[in-house]
Amino acid sequence: GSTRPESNQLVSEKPLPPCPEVPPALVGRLLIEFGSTMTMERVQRENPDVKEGGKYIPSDCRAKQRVAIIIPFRHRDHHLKYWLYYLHPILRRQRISFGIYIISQNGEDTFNRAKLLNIGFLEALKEEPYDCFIFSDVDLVPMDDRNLYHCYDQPRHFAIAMDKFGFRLPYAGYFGGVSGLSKTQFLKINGFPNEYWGWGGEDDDIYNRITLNGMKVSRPDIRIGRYRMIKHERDKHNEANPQRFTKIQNTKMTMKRDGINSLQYHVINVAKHPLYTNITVDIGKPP
Ligand code: UDH
Repeated sequence: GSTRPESNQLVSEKPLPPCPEVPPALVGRLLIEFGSTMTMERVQRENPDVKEGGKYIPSDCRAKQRVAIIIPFRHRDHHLKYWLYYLHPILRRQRISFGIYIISQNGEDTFNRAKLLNIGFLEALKEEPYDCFIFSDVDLVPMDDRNLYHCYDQPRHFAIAMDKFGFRLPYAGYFGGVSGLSKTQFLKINGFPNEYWGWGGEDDDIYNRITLNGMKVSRPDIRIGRYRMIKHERDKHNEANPQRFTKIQNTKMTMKRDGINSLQYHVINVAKHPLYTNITVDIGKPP
């Protein structure tokens, strides 16, 4: 074949301009549906420019932040295909420089979402010097690409208007679904709690950590922060945690000792897939 360099290699010898504040390729409101069956082959075919492990850097501008997207995961392959199908093109149009990390809880003990997110923070930083961490459930897809997946002056709540809540915030202190903190913001709150096993409460604890440390949650416009959730039944081994109501009363005391400073786990496997990195971890079980 030809030894001539590709034209974008020639262009990239010049330093790239910074990416614009408002990415010009955005389209606004999106049609999101989960009807047809999705295959990973199709998603890969439609996203050829993603680097191994699910990394992407805009080719025509220099992004200000490096964003790690962290997804807590177990037995949701069907959701992951849709998430990748919709999110890769959106993030590309947003001119985000990113890596995607699926943090898979090994075994069948009680699920622990927040602990998996803490692990994602540390494991992503072992690979790249990320500035920003976006924590997303695997079943949430934004309906508007103006909801920009980067970090803000204050911790960000992205998923403020989900279809399942009638496109409204369910309560003023809601911080669930999709959220984003800069490295500094995350460390200021000692990361997330490790001691919420099963469903519920961990997002409220994170909200408490943010406000108790003098920060304020930032949110997009309600018309832009819309999300579709892929419908599903309650998972096995993620039953509602009855301790959650008392635990969220005690964040002020517990946040100092329970967080990124007390995190314990074992990595079982790291696998680089074309569109994401999967990290399987042993996180133990509730006491
Ligand atoms: N997750 C998994 N596997 C599990 C449990 C949770 O991957 O077994 C992850 C996944 O990213 C999910 C997130 O954790 O999106 C949050 O968990 P969730 O989906 O259980 O929480 P959600 O509030 O659903 O979305 C609660 C149960 C709803 C039951 C509705 C029955 N009609």
